[in-house]
Amino acid sequence: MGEYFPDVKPIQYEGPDSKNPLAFKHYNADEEVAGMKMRDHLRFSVAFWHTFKGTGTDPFGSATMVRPYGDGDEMKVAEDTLAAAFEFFTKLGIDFYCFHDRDIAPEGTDLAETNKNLDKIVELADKLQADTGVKLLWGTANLFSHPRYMCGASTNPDPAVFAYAAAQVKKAIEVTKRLGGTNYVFWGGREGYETLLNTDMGRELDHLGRFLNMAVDYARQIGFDGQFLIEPKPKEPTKHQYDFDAQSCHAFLQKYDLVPHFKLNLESNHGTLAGHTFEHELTYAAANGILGSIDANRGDLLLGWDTDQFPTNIYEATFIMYIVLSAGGLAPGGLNFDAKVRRSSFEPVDLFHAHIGGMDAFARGLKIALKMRNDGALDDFIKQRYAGWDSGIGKDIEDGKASFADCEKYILENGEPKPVSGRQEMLENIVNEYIR
Ligand code: XUL
Ligand code: CO
Repeated sequence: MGEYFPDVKPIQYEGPDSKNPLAFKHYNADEEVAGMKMRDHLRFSVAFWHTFKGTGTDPFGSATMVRPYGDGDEMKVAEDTLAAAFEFFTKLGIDFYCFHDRDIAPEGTDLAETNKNLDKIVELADKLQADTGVKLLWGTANLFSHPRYMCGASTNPDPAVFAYAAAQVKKAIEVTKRLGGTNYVFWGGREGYETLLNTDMGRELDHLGRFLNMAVDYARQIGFDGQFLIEPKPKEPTKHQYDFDAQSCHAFLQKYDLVPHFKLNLESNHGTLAGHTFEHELTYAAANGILGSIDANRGDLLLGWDTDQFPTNIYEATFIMYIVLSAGGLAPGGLNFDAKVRRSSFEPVDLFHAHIGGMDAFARGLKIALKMRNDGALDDFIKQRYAGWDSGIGKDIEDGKASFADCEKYILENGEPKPVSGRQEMLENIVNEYIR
């Protein structure tokens, strides 16, 4: 195993005046802000699949990215790729990574051989984690690439496919536990439908609920105490994904008694595909105590698909961090860059530029959000707007002490409610003053 990124030195913090593209201008990992190091507020993670397995293919063209860790048999490629990944993590100074089982090790001819391949690579990952201090934010199973999953995994009409997926997740939870992963993610993959003409939706949802309950049972049985996460996405690859958005996932979790075991891993681009802002998704989850972790990326609002671009929008990063801080922070979740460099950014150094940009954007977002919160720039206004609920008829309604008849009496005595401005434009102007 040699050096895979020989031209890149460890990325340093050089401050906002630096013109060095391979330096942080805002992310200063060990700087304390609001009593905590920036690295602990932000808990950045690299997504193994995009960063190390992405090749730049699209439906119209073949791979553009030739990496220095792609030669030899499949197991050698897997070992070299993992070594390159840890060199990358260390040079970038990032604390966490995430993977799917099939990102890090190839499938064998049967499940037994596949598991053996995975064990071998996991042993190496364990060693590299110990050597570098880089930790696993979450593990997951790829239940969508193999043709057996073309009609779904746990929602497949064939119980044998359900069983295969269960066996795969069993192993993936074991591996996540072994590597000290603090979360385990379920993204729906192909859990959805293409047409209702061939779909028993009620039965498929019951099977998905059963599957997740079986996963919880197994995790408790082996002593995995990490956080389970569901990652909502409304469409793609299927026409309709059952984990459509935060609110529909919440209803699903409630129906199948999963709320005590699950939170959400929210992804920016998935939120916008569902027709929401990402702030909406985060706010819904935070308001219901199910904000778990974030897949940080960005879509292109002019396109209707999951472009998974690196997040660079300071305004968005600010609101994400504002909601995260209000919710009490991200841990044990993190900010995972589920993002890929563009097809034409094919050189290894582009992977560094991409992550540096994302990390700097969130570092700025963190600092701006902290200032906005400290000044009470929005909070005070919102508190005041709802102050009527803290006493009188408002409090009685909230406390369940007022009836419709009490409301009628109140209006007859007090007359027409006095209109109050929502001051949207004033608030938008205030926010702009913070984002400089
Ligand atoms: C797919 C997606 C996944 C999950 C993990 O859109 O976001 O990569 O994050 O399976
Ligand atoms: Co994701």
